Amino acid sequence: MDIPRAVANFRFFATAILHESSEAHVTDARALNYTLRHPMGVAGLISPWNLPLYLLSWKIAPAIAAGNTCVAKPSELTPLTSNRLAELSLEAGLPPGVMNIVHGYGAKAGAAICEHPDVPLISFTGGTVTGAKVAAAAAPLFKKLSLELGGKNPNLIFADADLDDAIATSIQSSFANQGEICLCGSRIFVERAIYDTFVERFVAATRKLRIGDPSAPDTDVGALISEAHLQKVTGYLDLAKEEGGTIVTGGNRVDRDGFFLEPAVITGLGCECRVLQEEIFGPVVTITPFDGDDEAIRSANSTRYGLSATVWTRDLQRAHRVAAAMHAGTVWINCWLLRDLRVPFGGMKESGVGREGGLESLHFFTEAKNVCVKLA
Ligand code: TXE
Repeated sequence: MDIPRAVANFRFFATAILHESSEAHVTDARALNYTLRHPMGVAGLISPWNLPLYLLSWKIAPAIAAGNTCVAKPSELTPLTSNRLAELSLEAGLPPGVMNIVHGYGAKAGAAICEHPDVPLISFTGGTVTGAKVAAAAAPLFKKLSLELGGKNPNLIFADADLDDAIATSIQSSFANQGEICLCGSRIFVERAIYDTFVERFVAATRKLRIGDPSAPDTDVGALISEAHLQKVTGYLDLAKEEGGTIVTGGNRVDRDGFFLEPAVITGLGCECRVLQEEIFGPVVTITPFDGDDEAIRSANSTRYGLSATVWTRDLQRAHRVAAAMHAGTVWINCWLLRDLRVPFGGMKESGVGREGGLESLHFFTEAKNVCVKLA
């Protein structure tokens, strides 16, 4: 996922800039108003460890396509792919100084980018707590800001869903990249009429997942990023039991070198529990029953996050009605992670501010100026 999507990002924005258009309006036959867009200068780009190259290229590509240079800081946990990108960019003929990769800890190198007066805009992807620090550092300098933060995304399964497809895709949306994708559907809500059947079939499919070497093509679940992150995730499994939940399958550390955890399914917890409120960012999902559309919507919207949501139903009216009611920047209906780079991408509430993706990114990385010329 990481490298192919990085290639796709560069190719997309290299052509998107060729189709960028501006606007002009004739005002009461008296004046012509037109919009000029200028690059902003040095773009400050800060990215996380979970899809290190993909998420960094998603910022670098539109930033330089729009005419900026950039200072990009990958996570200290995943420095190598961005370093390789920098080497390849010089081979590709990018002039030195256009793409600058800096390495370091967030509180030092990251903070320095956010605080520098000659960096007029910051595009950040990472955790909500850190996003608040980035915003606080940027605010006094009135920097333009895009924050892609955490998520606690609902996955609604209605009784009329195509259950085979819903289960197969929900296994992906639950455990892809060991659940270390901000768009993972970590809270599964199932209409009561099919709840027992869904749990039984989903748990059986979870137990079939192959845990192993991340570089082996037949591996489904690899290692988590670090010991510290593994401890964070297992801490939530302990909390689930304290809150009265049942770990139906998984949750044990795998006996092999590295930070491997069996994908876990938790039942028996209500929306108000911390396990259903806080981002775990690991191979852990909860499954909770609901009765009727209104309860499904209330449950889905019951967290401080609003990044994405997935809805499984064959009822067309319900699909559009529920999608419109979701507190989410992206809603997938009968699919997951089907992406079109032309549409705006981002979250609401504590999942962030700003929209990246497609023309939204080209507009984010430019400053708009209106010019009004008197005609008569
Ligand atoms: O992210 P951080 P981490 C969530 C997930 C995860 C949590 C923390 O829940 O457990 O965030 O993950 C830099 N000023 N997501 O620690 O701390 C840091 O060096 C400027 C969801 O990876 O947010 C890194 O490059 N920069 C998210 C980047 O910020 C600072 C994906 C992200 O680090 C900084 C990743 C500071 N004060 C984690 N402190 C998603 N939405 O995809 C740190 N950084």
